[in-house]
Amino acid sequence: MKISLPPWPPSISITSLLLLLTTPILALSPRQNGCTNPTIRREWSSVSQAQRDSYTNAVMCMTRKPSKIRLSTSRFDDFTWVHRQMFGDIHINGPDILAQFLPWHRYFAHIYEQELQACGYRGSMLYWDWGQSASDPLNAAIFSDPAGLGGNGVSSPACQYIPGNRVARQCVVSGPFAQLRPAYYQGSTVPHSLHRCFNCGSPTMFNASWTQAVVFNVLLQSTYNRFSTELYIGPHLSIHDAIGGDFPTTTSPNEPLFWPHHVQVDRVWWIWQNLDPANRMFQYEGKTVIGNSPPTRAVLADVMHVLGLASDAPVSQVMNTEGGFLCYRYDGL
Ligand SMILES: [Cu+2]
Repeated sequence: MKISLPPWPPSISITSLLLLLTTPILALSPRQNGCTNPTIRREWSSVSQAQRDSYTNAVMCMTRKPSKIRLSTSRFDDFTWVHRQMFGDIHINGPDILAQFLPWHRYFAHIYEQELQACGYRGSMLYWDWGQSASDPLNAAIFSDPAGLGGNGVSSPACQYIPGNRVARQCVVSGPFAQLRPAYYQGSTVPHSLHRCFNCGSPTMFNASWTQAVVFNVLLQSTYNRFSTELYIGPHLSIHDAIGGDFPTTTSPNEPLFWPHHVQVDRVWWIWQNLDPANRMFQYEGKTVIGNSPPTRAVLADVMHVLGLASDAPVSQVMNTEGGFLCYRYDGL
């Protein structure tokens, strides 16, 4: 099913465009491999407070579980450690987006969802639709104390800082993660408070890098390479930088916002795929390694390494969220 998108900026409203885009997505049913009842991933602010509490409690539960990969730190820290170890294979270097950025993080979130559920969480992963709160991000539900993941960091005697580190000295002292003490920071083992420093980086929370218009421009890209690059360097990277503290680092899974953020990245990919599934569901290309020349070309048989968190798996297994070993979809645009 192929949709012709109008050029941006069109004279029609975003709402009209959303309707245009939503209809064919809902009509799709690319189900296979026994995925007859996919779970539905919803937006953070659209679920009940009980579900949000269950989610944040499950995150803290993981901090009390032993490592699954023979580290001396917690199950929570396993994800940070693996992300740090794999960093160079799953991100970008200079202008080169690495092909595994999208599928690897999709698989990573799938594994995390299972760990949350093992800690009593009954829902599926939640996403933070940045575009909805782009005009007033500081008041987004996801940054509120009782309803979200806590707000900005502050300078406080309650902070456990990172000795000698230049990271902005602000930590989260209220909300569900006031007691969170991630074990790793970049290459060091250094238990510390969750650091956040809104607007301390560049770009800031208010540079409009993740408005709906920006997301639509990302969706207009016609190849996997262009699409994933625009998504990576645009809203994805801007938000890591704007939140500051632990988030713009190789150890970014220290920041619980990592998951709703990356699940939204995954959702934008899912929308892009489903706008033209015949051409895009398994469209995969790009470099597999930084800096090699001529570049190694990525193929669907390339293996995603997760270092013991789960089985390593070929990229082909996660291209379709309702096939391979995944079985979920999103609640729409
Ligand atoms: Cu990452």
